[in-house]
Amino acid sequence: MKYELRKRLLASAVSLALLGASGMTMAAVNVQCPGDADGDATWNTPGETRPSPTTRCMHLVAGDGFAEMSDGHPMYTFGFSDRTGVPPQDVIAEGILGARWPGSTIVLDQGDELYLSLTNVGTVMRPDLFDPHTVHYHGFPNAAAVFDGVPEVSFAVNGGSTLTYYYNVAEPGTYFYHCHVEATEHMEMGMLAILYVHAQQDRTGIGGSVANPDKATQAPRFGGQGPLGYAYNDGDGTTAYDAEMPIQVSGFDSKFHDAHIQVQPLPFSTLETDYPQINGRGYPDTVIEATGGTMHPPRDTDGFLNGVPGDTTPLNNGEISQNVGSHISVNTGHKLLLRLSNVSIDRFFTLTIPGMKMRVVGTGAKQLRGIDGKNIYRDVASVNFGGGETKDVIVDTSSVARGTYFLTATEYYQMSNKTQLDGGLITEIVIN
Ligand SMILES: [Cu+2]
Repeated sequence: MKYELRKRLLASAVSLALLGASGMTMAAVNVQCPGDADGDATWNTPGETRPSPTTRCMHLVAGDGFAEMSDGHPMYTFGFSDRTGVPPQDVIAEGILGARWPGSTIVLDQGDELYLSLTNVGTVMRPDLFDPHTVHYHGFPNAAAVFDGVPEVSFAVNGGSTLTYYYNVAEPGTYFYHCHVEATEHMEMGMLAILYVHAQQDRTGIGGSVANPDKATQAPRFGGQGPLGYAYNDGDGTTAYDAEMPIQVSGFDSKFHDAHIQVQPLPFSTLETDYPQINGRGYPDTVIEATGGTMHPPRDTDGFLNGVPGDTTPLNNGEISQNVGSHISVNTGHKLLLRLSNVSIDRFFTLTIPGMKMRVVGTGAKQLRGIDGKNIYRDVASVNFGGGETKDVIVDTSSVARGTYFLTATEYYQMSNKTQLDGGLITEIVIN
């Protein structure tokens, strides 16, 4: 109740401040999306027209919120949440205390034009802060510094305002996006998210073109009979896959997050991950949907915030903040593409799948191919990578026995979340 009340009070305070500042009735939420007349970043109102099938619009909100670790500890976060489709006059009230961990996933097709609007709704639990935010497409070829989200060479989005970024989505691969303002703090706090781009070859098939696709190798979602997709425009089908799963590894330092909500100095110099996670969850939350459960909104079950152990009152206005499970289920013989990204700000991670080989076909959103045009994929038993790196890994299950396997970190302390029995960097792959 305390948070609900506070949220409403602050929402009205922010709205009033914006009204006073702008003198307009619609505050300063200002989505730019071609063909969208009512500012909700969609074309679902009569009279609105999407300019082209490759035009994409999305409305992200940056703000604060909570996540709940697998041992019940609430973690104060900053984060991005997708509010596409929300009328502009409701965006601030809905976006406040609505941070997602990780931020809402962006999946694009090569050739898309993306209009990505970012609205900053402020950090309600830290009303003493006035932090701007940005979107930085890590690893993405970006011709315009103005849309690169690096505040030193561009600009950032202040509280109560919106900026629309424009991206010509030219290169396929696995990326991620994050806020680049006070990057160590904002990234540690959770302003990180999954982003990947499907290859043009999904649309054209091998050797075909957009106008004249090769139906036999074109992806089914474009009407073809080929595999689910290709990691890259390989021209030879060697990066074909039948299933894909983004795996974003990260970690929280609970001392940092706890100091933040308590308005204490932040321990930058001793920053150390004690809650390693996959897609913002520790095991067994990583597979909770597969075991018949559902992820719940964050709660204060350990009484950290209010001194009442066992309090299950939902935080984040009752919304689920950790929306990205990582349980994987594939049919035997199928090829699984794992889109790995490491967004930790202090950790290398080594991932392995005992009993399975991993083939690295891409790194840093580039296919592994030599200057002579030959593929230089690597068959490995584990993948070690640092913060800011991505790897595309194909797992061929054709010689693997049916059963449940683990995708896990190799270091034991990374397989737990602080205490031995909870969490850590583990998820499951079921071969049917
Ligand atoms: Cu930020």
